[in-house]
Amino acid sequence: MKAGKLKEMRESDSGRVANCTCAKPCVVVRKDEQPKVRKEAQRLLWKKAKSVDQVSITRYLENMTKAIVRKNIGALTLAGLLGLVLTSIACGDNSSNKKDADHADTPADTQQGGDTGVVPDASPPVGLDASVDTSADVSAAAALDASAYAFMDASVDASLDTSAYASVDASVDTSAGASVDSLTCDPQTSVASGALGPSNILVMASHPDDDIITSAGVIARAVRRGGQVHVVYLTNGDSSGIDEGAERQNEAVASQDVLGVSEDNLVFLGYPDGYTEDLRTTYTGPTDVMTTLNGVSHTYAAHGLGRTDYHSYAFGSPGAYNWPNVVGDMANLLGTLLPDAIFVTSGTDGHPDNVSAYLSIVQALPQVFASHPTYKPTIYTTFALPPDANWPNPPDPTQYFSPLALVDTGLEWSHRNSLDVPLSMQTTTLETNLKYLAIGAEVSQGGNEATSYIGMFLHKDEFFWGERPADPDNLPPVVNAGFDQTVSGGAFVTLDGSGSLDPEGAALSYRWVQADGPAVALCSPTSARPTFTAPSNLIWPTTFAFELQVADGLGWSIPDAVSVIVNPTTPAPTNVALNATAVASSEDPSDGGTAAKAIDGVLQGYGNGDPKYEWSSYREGAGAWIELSWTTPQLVSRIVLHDRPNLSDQVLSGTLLLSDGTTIPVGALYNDGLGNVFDFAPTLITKVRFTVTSVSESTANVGLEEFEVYNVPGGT
Ligand SMILES: [Ca+2]
Ligand SMILES: [Ca+2]
Ligand SMILES: [Ca+2]
Repeated sequence: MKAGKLKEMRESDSGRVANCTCAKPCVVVRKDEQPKVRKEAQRLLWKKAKSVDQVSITRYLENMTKAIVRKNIGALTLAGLLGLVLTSIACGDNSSNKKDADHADTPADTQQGGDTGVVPDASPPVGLDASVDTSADVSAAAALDASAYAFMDASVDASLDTSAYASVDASVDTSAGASVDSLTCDPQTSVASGALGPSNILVMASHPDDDIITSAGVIARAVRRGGQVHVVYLTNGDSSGIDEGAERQNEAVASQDVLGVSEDNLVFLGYPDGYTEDLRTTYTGPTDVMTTLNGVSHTYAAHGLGRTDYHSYAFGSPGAYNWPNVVGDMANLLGTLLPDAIFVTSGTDGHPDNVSAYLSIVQALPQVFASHPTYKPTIYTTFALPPDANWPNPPDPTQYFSPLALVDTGLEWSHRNSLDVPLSMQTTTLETNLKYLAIGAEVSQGGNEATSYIGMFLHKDEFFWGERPADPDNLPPVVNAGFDQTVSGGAFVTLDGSGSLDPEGAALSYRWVQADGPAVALCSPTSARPTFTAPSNLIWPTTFAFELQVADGLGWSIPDAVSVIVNPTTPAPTNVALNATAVASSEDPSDGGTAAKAIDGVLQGYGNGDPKYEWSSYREGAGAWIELSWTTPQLVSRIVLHDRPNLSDQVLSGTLLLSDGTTIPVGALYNDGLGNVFDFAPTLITKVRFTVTSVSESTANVGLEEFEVYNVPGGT
């Protein structure tokens, strides 16, 4: 029967090229190929299903962008509030507290009196989502009003102090609780340290883009903690032709580059998109060979590890299209990499290729276990095409995915690990949102046009169910680091990991580390509810992020993350540039683009509103400069530069020179004038000069929409 099938394919191959005159690959369908035509029709239907509700998504993203990106000081403040991670990374000031190579971080270290009784349900109560969302909105709304945000603590705290937090009152700032608990904490012996694992992860995608939409946050966090990350693509995404397969390999490289994963860590298996179900059901013999409508019968790729398909890389020649080769490739790869955690679509996913991705792993692992008996990976499964027509929700990086219908999957929504994506993927400023940018690199699939199915995967979390193929009767614990909080400087803060659970009811161990923000002393970092005191000397709203892992005695979970935004208790910094005098190397008289327009407090210019509100040099590029001066010294700590909002003129690099001699390098400014933030230690100045050192090729008159300089409140 297999031989007959093979013969059939060969015959159809020869028939396929007859009378073919079109430029694109075309097909003459023979009668004996009709089952394959049905498959093709199913694939096309599925592609169509991927483009649901495009209008509403487009409108949503447009509105979100319009509301946030510009127009007033609020854009800056919100960008500052939500973009703190980016700023901090740029300043290189936030990682030193996180890792301590000497710290032995073993499960035994953390076997202390945590919660051992009934574990609360990990699923967020329905009502709780609303309260948390409200607090987020309050933060954002308050931030939009620059004068209000420093005094918004009361309203923000009130919004957080709902019934959801009633059981953990201390988390929302009570001075009474603070004094008692602070005394019992010995920060010297309880400061969290040591990077969380897993240190070696593998993400398997059936097509380029499934890795990004399901696991971009997991990947970015692993990259950040210095872990080893490999991404494996079962197919090249070539269902519409090998040209598309080539394009999608390029896109995979580009999107993983956004996340910091090198091309050498991408592995293209090169099996055929849309045919893997045929491989595992029909081409099951080691000598079987399937030929696709593309006319291809073996693995191929031009990117990733070795810049070729994995079979060629590992065995010296391509692998024929059959299922034993798929499983053999995966066994060889897994045996080489031995990843601690494997992320892949569920065996109950709605797309047959996604099911194949899962099956290739579980069928390969017995071979790996045979040669590596101590190897005990955890598999985390998720959905790229779930069996739920009303899913996913419209994109929103501040909202968790809503519950998914899980009929016939054997999975429970409350047993998923809901993993917060990094803060850099939660920002509503899409130009800087790392997941939005990574999805955007998948151009052929809709990308950041945000009109596609894949655009809807922009959410606050990613979710996975754990399983242990080496210990199938003992599921991994489900981690839950609790909900984000917004507090005032000086507040006593309690993190809450008590929503974590073990499916078998095992007692949990906990370990927390700080992942972002200025270092704080975290008390009891191996308990369900560690605490810290929010710094009271902050100038700007500052985000402190923490990660939690839990263990059930057999192993640690993947980390979940939680954020605490701390608002300063001092008055808001003000833009003292408004009181400065501005001079520039030249001024374009045509639209009144004088230097003074860079400090008029109006974010408008050519290409966005009225051109008379921006500074434009007169036909200058590199070498142009603008200088602000004050008659009395100003204590300042932040500068924000807005490029001219038109997309022709753009600063690519420059230097800020403060009057005390400090220089601050400036990279490319956001071309549309979004505003780039530069933070530095409080400095007393009477002048600051910005000199442009390079510009884009299309620049005719470099300039600035606005040049903002923020003081330190109370400073003199
Ligand atoms: Ca367990
Ligand atoms: Ca202006
Ligand atoms: Ca520009």
